[in-house]
Amino acid sequence: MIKPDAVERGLVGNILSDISDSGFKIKALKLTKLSIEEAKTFYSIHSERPFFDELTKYMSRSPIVAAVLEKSNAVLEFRNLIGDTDPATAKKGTIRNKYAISKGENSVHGSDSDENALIEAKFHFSGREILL
Ligand code: IDP
Ligand code: MG
Repeated sequence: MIKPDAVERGLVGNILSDISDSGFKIKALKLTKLSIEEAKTFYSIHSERPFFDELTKYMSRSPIVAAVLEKSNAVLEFRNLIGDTDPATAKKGTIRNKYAISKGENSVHGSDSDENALIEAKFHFSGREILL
């Protein structure tokens, strides 16, 4: 996902361009908006964390861009491209280093496993929206 802070600042093109330049193929793509309930479902794993309220309000306050990306070793490769959760420690040149505002408003989401990537792809897209 390209998160609300980045969509709000007109960074969708820049971020998609970084993603393509890093060798990812876009298999599905859409501009959409999460309801507070959808944000809570998407991030349910973090429901006990102190930042859950802040996170779900932020993720539902304005549109996001959802994408399914393909590359060999995609989960790890994408996390390398986006960098650490906190832009203060994200490596130079990573998407979060370049664009994120804070540890919360960090511009992009990446799945943390192949299993969760599939769950998250199905959360955002119907089967016919994902190109095989
Ligand atoms: P990740 O996105 O790098 O995988 P996670 O630890 O899975 O990081 O946290 C999910 C999201 O929750 C983060 O991307 C960020 O938006 C938010 N978040 C994580 N830690 C904090 C925090 O300490 N304060 C506010 N928001 C946070
Ligand atoms: Mg995570």
